[in-house]
Amino acid sequence: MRVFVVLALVAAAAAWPNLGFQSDAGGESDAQKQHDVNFLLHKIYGEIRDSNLKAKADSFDPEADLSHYSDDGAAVQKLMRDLKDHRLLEQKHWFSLFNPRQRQEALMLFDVFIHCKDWDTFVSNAAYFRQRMNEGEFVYALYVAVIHSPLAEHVVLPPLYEVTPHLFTNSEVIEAAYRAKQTQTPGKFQSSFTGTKKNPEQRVAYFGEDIGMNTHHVTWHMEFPFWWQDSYSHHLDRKGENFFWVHHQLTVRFDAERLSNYLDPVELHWDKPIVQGFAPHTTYKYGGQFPSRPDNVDFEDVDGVARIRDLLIIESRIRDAIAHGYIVDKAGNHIDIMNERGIDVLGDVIESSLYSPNVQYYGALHNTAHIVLGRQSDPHGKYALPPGVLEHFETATRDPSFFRLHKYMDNIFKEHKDSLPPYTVEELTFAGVSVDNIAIEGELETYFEDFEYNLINAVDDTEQIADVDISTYVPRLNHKDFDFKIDVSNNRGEEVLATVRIFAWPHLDNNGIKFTFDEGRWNAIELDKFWVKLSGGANHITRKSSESAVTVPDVPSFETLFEKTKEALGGADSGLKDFESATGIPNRFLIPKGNEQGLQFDLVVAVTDGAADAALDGLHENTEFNHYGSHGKYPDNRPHGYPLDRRVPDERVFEDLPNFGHIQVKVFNHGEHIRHT
Ligand SMILES: [Cu+2]
Repeated sequence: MRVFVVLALVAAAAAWPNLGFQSDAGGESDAQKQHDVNFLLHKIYGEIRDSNLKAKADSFDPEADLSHYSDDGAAVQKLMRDLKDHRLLEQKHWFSLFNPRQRQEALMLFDVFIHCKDWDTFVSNAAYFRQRMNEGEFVYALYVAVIHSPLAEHVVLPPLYEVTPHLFTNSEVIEAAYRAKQTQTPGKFQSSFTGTKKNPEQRVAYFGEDIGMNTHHVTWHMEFPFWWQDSYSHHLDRKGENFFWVHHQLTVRFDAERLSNYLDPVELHWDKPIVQGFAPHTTYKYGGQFPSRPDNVDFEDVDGVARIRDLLIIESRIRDAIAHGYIVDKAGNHIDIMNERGIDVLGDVIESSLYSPNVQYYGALHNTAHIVLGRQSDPHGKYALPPGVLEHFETATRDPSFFRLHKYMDNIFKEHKDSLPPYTVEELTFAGVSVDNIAIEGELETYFEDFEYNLINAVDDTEQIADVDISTYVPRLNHKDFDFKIDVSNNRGEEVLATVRIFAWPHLDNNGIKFTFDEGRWNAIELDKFWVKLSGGANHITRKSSESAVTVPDVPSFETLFEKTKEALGGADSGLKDFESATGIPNRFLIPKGNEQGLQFDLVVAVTDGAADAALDGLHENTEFNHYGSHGKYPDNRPHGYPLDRRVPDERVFEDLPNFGHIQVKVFNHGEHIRHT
């Protein structure tokens, strides 16, 4: 699946008027930029291994020529002042985005990057500050800058699990990697999921600990940072709604994985104990082990962060706003949320992001909750433990309480969505268009396979001692290829643009009771969305699972990036175009695991008016949009989840709609595991 970024270039360029596109004209090629970024992120804890970049790091003076910055050097002067005053976090120390001062430092560096007018200034600053700032702060700032700066628009970022492997694998594997390095013995080590079979949660650890899903989650938060201000360069379209949707999808998906594994759905509330403990078996590169939490802990106030009472107060203010149908902004004005854009405001409020209209009153429920839950092992700071897994987007989903926390917030969003009027038959109808048949070609079947990735950046090294191959392999979920076959007839007498939306929800709940349509639609997993031109009469649409717009391919490894960049510097096509965004879920992760008997799903297809839905032209020719991407305008005018996002008091409305189809399918998993050889 290729990505939306490609499609949105024009829009993105237009949205960055104050930045120096022109100054970069005739500048560095995409291949050169890719080369620079590869080396800036390689071996992040040691010396820069590219002589050019190393020279820049040693001799560049960030303040020498301020005309290279679109803010006349304001950001770089600010950062340099703190550097010269030795106020910046040391190197070889953990970094957490949820630590206010550490975040401030990382954003000071981002501020420098985003105001560079040309690549040479960008990359020189990157080399310079990599050598002087905390590694975690540097990696974060550079990733976000490459994602958002027009100077880096074709650069493919390496997989974070190879840049900072500590945050993706477990302590046992890291220790083995160090031993291999010390003894100069190549090694491939098996990563296994945390815990034992005595812990039923381990049955779904393959989900929370999937490195591709972790990459999706951390990348999403880099595309839509909660600290984003439009003054950096551009507005992030529907950021708050996106926040709701991306986590809603993770939440419903986790429950579907639980059903696949005979586990009950999850819940959490502040006045009840956290039933599930968690031992992360994960270590910081610098800073020791991630803290563990025993079972059945009662929530405690966290010194310097929040009292549980504060969270309850914020929650009730938000629930009040939902019941009233409006948010009160800073100035006391009412913002109506009883419409399709209400969810966007509410997302900004609940996260909260800097887009929140009143953070003073509604607080930051999500961000505070992450820290409070992350600190439950040491709420009073008695033991000087480093931040918990929940305080990093890379590691948060490893803790089973992540999904419980998000379910709690998802239920608040549901209250809002349920307060909106249901769609009427008139609104849902696409006159003259009917879905005649839906079928799946190929079986919906998942399996596990071992995936290998490089750990060389986990260990310390010097240029004098040659690298040995050190890698790990980890089981991951994949699925067999399948096609959606959708027959649609168009009796409108002319060609017409249509949107095809495909969802599936589990047929039965954990007690074996059939979900009502209204319960099911809230639990619907989005499988695909695309635009198609329907010619008059019968249309037979085939859509491959690999084409899904909600997914992205695997991020290319460092090794592949180095290879492809070399070829591209020699004049060949880099072949990296398809990998420019890593924000969607991995394509291999498209469907839930299912089980031996076949987990039954309701699969629904809604075909709606494509011209009314499309926010951009040419969507039918361009299957390249990834709807999690942040660049430019979001292509769909409809709310995320449409037309299942609102309450359905009478399911006959849908079942009688000609442009809506509904079948039963089963997802199988026969225990197949393709082992590493
Ligand atoms: Cu998140």
